[in-house]
Amino acid sequence: MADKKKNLSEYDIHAVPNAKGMRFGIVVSEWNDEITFELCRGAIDTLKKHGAGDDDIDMHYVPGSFELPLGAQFVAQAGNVDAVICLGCVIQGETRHFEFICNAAADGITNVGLKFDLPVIFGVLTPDTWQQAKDRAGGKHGNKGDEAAITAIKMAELKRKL
Ligand code: DLZ
Repeated sequence: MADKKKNLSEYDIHAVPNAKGMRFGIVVSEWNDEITFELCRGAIDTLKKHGAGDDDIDMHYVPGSFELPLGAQFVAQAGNVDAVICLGCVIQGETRHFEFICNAAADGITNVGLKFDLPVIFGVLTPDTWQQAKDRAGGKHGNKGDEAAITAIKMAELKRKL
């Protein structure tokens, strides 16, 4: 999560590889969609800013963050992307089983990446409050979707290089 020193949308533009020719899957949770669709907008804008084409971004939706790993697995299984970006938002103050959902999403997303040898990016906000989520979805701390997109490009490039 962003602190005072880190804005999620600030990065060294020269350290980001060209994403032209790379293909990306994006899996978005519909829960807290006011936040997650903003994360998605940030991710798409950032991928395109670095060279990804409209046709190289493959959008998919799941009901909640708990379903992100399986959504990512379906996309990975289809086998035609260089990275999958998972976007969600679980708000602690409003979710009694916050830990279950966050842990399932984090572990599941990690496992899909390792199983398919594919970058699968954890773009899930886990704030305490709605305002903290807004601050990180295009607000004063930037956009976690931008950060997820940059991570996806860098990891896809790393895999290509090796
Ligand atoms: C049920 C639930 C709750 C209470 N809160 C959230 C949340 O804050 N963020 C989120 O992404 N999903 C939430 N969900 C839905 C679960 O992720 C999941 O979709 C349902 O439990 C059905 O499996």
